[in-house]
Parts: sequence; structure tokens; C-alpha cells
Amino acid sequence: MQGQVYKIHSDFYYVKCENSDILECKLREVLKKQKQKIVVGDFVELENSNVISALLPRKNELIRPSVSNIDLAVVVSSLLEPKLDFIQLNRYLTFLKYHKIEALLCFNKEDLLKNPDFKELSQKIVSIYEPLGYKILFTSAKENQGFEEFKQAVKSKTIVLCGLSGVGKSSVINALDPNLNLKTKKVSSYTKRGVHTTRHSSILDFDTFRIIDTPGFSNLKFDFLLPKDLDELFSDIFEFAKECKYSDCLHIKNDEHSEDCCVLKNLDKIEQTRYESYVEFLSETLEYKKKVTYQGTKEEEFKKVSHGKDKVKINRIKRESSRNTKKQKIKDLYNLVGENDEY
Ligand SMILES: Nc1nc2c(ncn2[C@@H]2O[C@H](COP(=O)(O)OP(=O)(O)OP(=O)(O)O)[C@@H](O)[C@H]2O)c(=O)[nH]1
Ligand SMILES: [Mg+2]
Ligand SMILES: [Zn+2]
Repeated sequence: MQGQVYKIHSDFYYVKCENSDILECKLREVLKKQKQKIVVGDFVELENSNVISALLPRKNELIRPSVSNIDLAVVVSSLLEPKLDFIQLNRYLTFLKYHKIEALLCFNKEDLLKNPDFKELSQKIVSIYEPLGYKILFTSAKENQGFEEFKQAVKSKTIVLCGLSGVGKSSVINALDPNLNLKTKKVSSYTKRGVHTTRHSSILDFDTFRIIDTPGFSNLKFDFLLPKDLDELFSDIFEFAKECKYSDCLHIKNDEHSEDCCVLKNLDKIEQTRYESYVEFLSETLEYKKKVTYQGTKEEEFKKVSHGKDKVKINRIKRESSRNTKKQKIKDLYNLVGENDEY
């Protein structure tokens, strides 16, 4: 029997089968040993209606949020509370582009902006993202505005809602079906951020589409990508980058090739927050490059020659630490508790 993982809670997997029953399942030991990660959205093979015995091939997958087999990602941002952050939005979009997942932009909390401000901001949004090929929606979950267009755009698709905590992902779902009554919570008046109300991803069935509600998260980093690979994820920058004289040009000021950089020469044609996003993500890819280059040279240091044979040195981190170091670590831990209680 086959089915799809709808929800995961600690060690339990809730799998929807062809007959629409949702079965509570455990993972087969061998899959655990192979460290096979099963995520919401995965199609799986079942044994005895309560054990997942195999993972079926994925169409696509996202690491954060950890979901698979998605047709469309709806990136939810709020226009206010929390204030729209273009760099964060570009972060999501660049990630989705990297994963080759189509994205739709939903700007929520439209009701909070007074008319002239809304007009100015919405025009800016459209002028940046329409030329990049994104479909844009403005919604108010509070006043139930903009959801007919939303339903049209997601028809017959499995969509995932991505966005920072507090932008209104669960509220958007509630507006689409008030009977669901998902838990939502006020943005903290102190930090102006969401308070991570949704803790687990889960698939919700609607008449003509399916939604995966996910917890909000913010710490996506481009610490897995090489600088060169970033170019093509920014089509508005790549348009000029492909004309740069040197193939390893980073398109930033003070770079060795900046004299001949076609991107820098055309900066007035690239939207400012888009270029700022590029530079910010580039610094993360450079960190990653430094790390892999360093690890490459470090490899040797993990070997030592003993009695004419190569032996692997035990990594400092894996070596048993002394009793004093352990005591100090516990002390530090006690000092930390209470200071950092954010999720
Ligand atoms: N004024 C206004 N407030 C909204 C709107 N949509 C959501 N909110 C409020 O924003 C707060 C956060 O909404 P949630 O739906 O919990 O946000 P979320 O994105 O699901 O947050 P996490 O589950 O933490 O990731 C709640 O107080 C909502 O009532 C809207 O369109 N207008
Ligand atoms: Mg939520
Ligand atoms: Zn360049």
C-alpha cells in the first residue's frame, strides 16, 4: 500500500492512503539506520498499515521548511507588522529558484496600510517583481480580501506557504476556510516579530488545492553555494553579469575585476534592494568557499604517519574533553539559560 505523509509528530508519521484514511505509522528500523529522512509531502510504501518501509522518488524537496513534492510555493510577506523586508523576500525567492520551485508572492495585511502609503508600496513591489516573472497578490486575512484570486492561482496544486513568523500564513489559511480555525498569535509588541505559533508542517486538503502550512523561519543562509552559482539565481543581475569580461568576476566594488564589470557599469538599471540582496548573499557564499577551500587543505592535518603507515588523527572536537573543560561548559550553559529563550 502507498500513501503520502501529511504530518509528523516526534516518531509518528501520519500517512494518507488512497482510500483517504489517515494511518499512524512508525518508520522501519532499517530506514532509521540508513538515516533516511522522511518529510511532509513524501510518498511512501506501507507495510501492515502501520510501518513505512520505503520512500518513493521525490519530485522536488525543500530543506527549510522540510517538505517535498510541491507544485508551487506561496511566499507570504506582510506589508506591515512585521514591516516588509525586501532582502528577506529575495532570500526566499532565491532559495526557491535554486530548488527549481515556482513561486507566487502574497503580500498580506493590506488593511494596515493607509491608501497613499499602500499605493506607493504596492507600485514599488509590482515594478520590482513583475518584470522578474512573479505573480503578485495582495491580501488581507483580517478583512477576507483577495482570496478569490488566490484560489484561482493555486487551483489543483499542492502549495507550501513560506514566510517569516507572524506574517499571517495560518491566518491566510483560516481566511480560505474558516472552519479550520488554525492557531494564530499576535506579533510580539516588543520584538515586532512573530512568536512561532505553528510548530509543525502539515498538509491541509481543500476542494480544489492542498496547502502545507509551515512554521515561520528566518535563518536561511547561502552557506552551501559557491559564489559563481549565485549569478544565475538573480536573472536581473545575470543579464549584465554574463557580459563581464572575467568569468570569476564577483560584480562588487573593490573586486580585482571591478574595472571591467558590466554589472557595476549598469547598477542604475538594477533595483537597489535586489543588488543589496545579491551582495549580502554573496558574502555568505564567499564564507562557504573559504570553508571548503580550508577544509581541502586541512584534510592532510587529520592524518599522521605512524610506523610508516597513515593513521587518522582523532578530531579535536571528537576527543574526550578534560574534566575541567566539562565543568566549565556546564557553568557556561547555566549562565546562558534564561537569556536565550527564543525558539
Ligand atoms: N491586520 C491584520 N492582521 C493580520 C492579518 N493576517 C494576520 N494577521 C495577524 O498577524 C498575527 C500573526 O498571524 P499568524 O497567522 O499567526 O502568522 P504565521 O505566519 O502563521 O506565524 P507562525 O505560525 O508563527 O509562522 C496574528 O495576530 C494575526 O491576527 C491581516 O491581514 N491583517
Ligand atoms: Mg502559523
Ligand atoms: Zn562583473
